[in-house]
Amino acid sequence: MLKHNWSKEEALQIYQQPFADLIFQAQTIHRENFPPNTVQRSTLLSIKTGGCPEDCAYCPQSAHYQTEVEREEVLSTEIVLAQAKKAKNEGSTRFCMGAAWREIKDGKEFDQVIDLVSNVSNLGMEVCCTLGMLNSEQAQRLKEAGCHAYNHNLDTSPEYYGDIISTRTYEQRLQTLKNVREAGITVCCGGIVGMGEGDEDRMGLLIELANQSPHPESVPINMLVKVEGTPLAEQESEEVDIDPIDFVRMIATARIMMPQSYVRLSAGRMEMSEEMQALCFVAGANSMFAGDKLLTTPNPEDDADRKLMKKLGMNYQEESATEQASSEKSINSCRNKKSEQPVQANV
Ligand code: SAM
Ligand code: DTB
Ligand code: SF4
Repeated sequence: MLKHNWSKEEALQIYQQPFADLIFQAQTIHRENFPPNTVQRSTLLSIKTGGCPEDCAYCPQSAHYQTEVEREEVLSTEIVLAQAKKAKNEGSTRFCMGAAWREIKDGKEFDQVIDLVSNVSNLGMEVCCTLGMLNSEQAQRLKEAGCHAYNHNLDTSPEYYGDIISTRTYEQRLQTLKNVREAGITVCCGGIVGMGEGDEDRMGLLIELANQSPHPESVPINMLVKVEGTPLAEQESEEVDIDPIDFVRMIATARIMMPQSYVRLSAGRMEMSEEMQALCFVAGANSMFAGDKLLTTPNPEDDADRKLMKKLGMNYQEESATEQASSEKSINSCRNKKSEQPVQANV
């Protein structure tokens, strides 16, 4: 049964239990809801880069900090479609387009994005957008163009949030998520760890996510990528870095609290060993960003990921939710090769 009234104490109890018990609980819940050896592959593309007016202390695209990111205007349909087709050929079922905006502004640029969304959606991929804050009408337009999911992260607990961002409130983020939900777009919402937050903040974030009804269909868990020039890259490592075991605990706790959501291994994989990533999959992560670039920072090469998948006997999910919904046959083909469990929750 899905639960939406988690307390921080309940979350902490799960997170802090003996590691083997935690992994067993998470893996059990994972198997009840998803095929255990299948990972959804998503590809990211920054369609408008840099120069963002927000001051998110982790972000290389903020205009408040001097980083090596070069500003770029909205990419052409031709370039975006070529990247989307490449991603599809490599096995991605989801394509996520990100823009370094505080909010969507109606006008030429948004019209361009709407065009991109419908073109990528016509390739049969799940389209996800992350474009900053939006209002109800803008959400509706995205939905009509074929946008399947909208990524808007809460990033951390309400208590720690003020240490990271001052130009947008937690409330405004929740309002955007509400607008997305009401337009019938699925919600992709998660956060970042390794920013100097404590266990209480990590659980504060998870209860904010898990107490939403319905749960966000996907939950990206990012490990901070330290980019030179951003305030969070200046902090002393020993004080802020998350211990790898604690990162796995975070994934497992997210899986337990949101059993039917895709838990996505997101930024930070360049710093993760194969063993750490394997533990994340055992803990219930069942989606990841693949391809050698995230938005502006590096990500593992496709080849390395394929080798890891092979070593672990894991497969990429073969079809997008859009395709799965459109044919009975696809439900069977999405069954894991080694398990008879069908996919029970699609995003
Ligand atoms: N500008 C839009 C917004 O913030 O709503 C969308 C793009 S923004 C880059 C998407 C998410 O990427 C952020 O909410 C944050 O969680 C994540 N992110 C950005 N920089 C990161 C970093 N250096 N390390 C880890 N995650 C990061
Ligand atoms: C999310 O939670 N992580 C992705 C996606 N949603 C948009 C972005 C990660 C960005 C990492 C830093 C960069 O590459 O610029
Ligand atoms: Fe702008 Fe998004 Fe980066 Fe914040 S995370 S500075 S809103 S691009």
